[in-house]
Amino acid sequence: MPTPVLPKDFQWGFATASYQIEGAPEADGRGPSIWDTFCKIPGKIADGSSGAVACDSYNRTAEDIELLKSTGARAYRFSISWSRIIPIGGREDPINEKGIAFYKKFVDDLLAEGITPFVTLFHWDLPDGLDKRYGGLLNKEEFVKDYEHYARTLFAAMPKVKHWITFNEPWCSSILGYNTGLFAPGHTSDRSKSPVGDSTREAWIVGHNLLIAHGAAVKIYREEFKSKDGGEIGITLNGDATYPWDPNDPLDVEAAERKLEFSISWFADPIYFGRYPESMIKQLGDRLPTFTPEEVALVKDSNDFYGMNHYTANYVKHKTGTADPADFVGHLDMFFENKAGECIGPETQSVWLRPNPNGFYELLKWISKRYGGPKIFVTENGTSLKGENDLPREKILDDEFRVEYFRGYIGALADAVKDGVDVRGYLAWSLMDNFEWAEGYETRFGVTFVDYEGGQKRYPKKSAQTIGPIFEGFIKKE
Ligand code: PNW
Repeated sequence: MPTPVLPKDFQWGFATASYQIEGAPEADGRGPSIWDTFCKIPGKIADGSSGAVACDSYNRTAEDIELLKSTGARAYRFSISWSRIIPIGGREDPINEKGIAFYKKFVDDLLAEGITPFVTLFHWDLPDGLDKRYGGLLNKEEFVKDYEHYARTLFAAMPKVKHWITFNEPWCSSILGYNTGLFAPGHTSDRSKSPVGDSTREAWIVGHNLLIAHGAAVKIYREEFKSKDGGEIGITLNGDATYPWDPNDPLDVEAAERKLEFSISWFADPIYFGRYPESMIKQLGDRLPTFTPEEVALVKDSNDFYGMNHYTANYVKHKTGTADPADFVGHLDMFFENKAGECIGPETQSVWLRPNPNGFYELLKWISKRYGGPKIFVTENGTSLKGENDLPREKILDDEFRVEYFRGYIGALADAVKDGVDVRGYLAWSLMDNFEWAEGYETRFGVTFVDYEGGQKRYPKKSAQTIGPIFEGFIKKE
């Protein structure tokens, strides 16, 4: 019998993102996003696909809500497609009332079923118009003002939303979008992959601009909306757990910590302390932007809660010599095996993901300690399965591996709460199989199978029915 340690009003449920599920890229006046554009470049998406149809969720909101109800979910995290709200994206461009009406109705429909919406303003699908007009996320002056306008428009339109997330995983937008070029808009120094980009500089500029835009939107929410609407706002950061490759080598111990700083503290230190981590300043020098006093005032203390996305763990070994100028991990190597030959976890369909629930426990403790015990919402956690897409449907529905993943990770969460970490909610990734970015549709993360060949029909997997009972065992009855 699990000990009930989670608060009575613990918000558990599922997460998705607009470009990954909605489809309908031209419906009701939506404009193109950088992902529509990126998917058209041959070779960028593993199966040559795009989000043009995806799960067709734009046309199936009622079905998706039924699906959520069937799992017993208390909460649902989804994101808003900026180019449905403002098709070209800018503060002087026309607003699309149909786009606003769509999300307003969706929120009303969720609330009518007692499901709490967690709304992400930006999950990577920047209006393409802004990228073309002024370089999108690279342009601090313009981007911050346009994001402020977009955010204010939504705060004003949707007062019933009480949990706002400014940005999903700014690390991914910065590093994968402007260093490796794996994600839209695909900038990188590698000229065989992109005609534009500087992997030694752009990602750090983009990260900085996203922090300023986050701070600016939070200021607007707090000054103009919070007192009347009573909601809260924060940012969602990704971060994998780390262990030293050789726990007896102090340089590996240090490198494991540095890896956390390069992924998590890059954003969380400015938000909680008003400055970048020393380890990053030391390695990146003047390639890391500096905060003006006005920017510090915007960014510091700008989280009402900490949104945590978490999937996996790595063993970390220090490197010697000087760091490659395009390095973004902190001058170290990552492994799935440590010096003693122990494996961190079983393979999945995602090359970067191996389940290791203890890493989740350790990282929850680390975040809580470093940032003074913030209120945490786990805004994503989940797994793909090696070879899942190649199985017949009835086998896919019996996803015991995913059930075990959730059992392990939710158990680790409960342990962390027992040990003092303040976790208030958990949104599993994902409600359904969807467009897995550069991996296309071959990698499935859903607790629901989506039949892409059969009219996007949804079939709940075993895991859809097991998360609820696991949580209900851990949640206090009063
Ligand atoms: C998250 N990596 O992204 C995103 O927020 C989701 O949209 C996505 O579908 C989910 O995780 C599963 O991948 C990540 O390569 C994508 O390390 C890639 C990485 C990490 C997070």
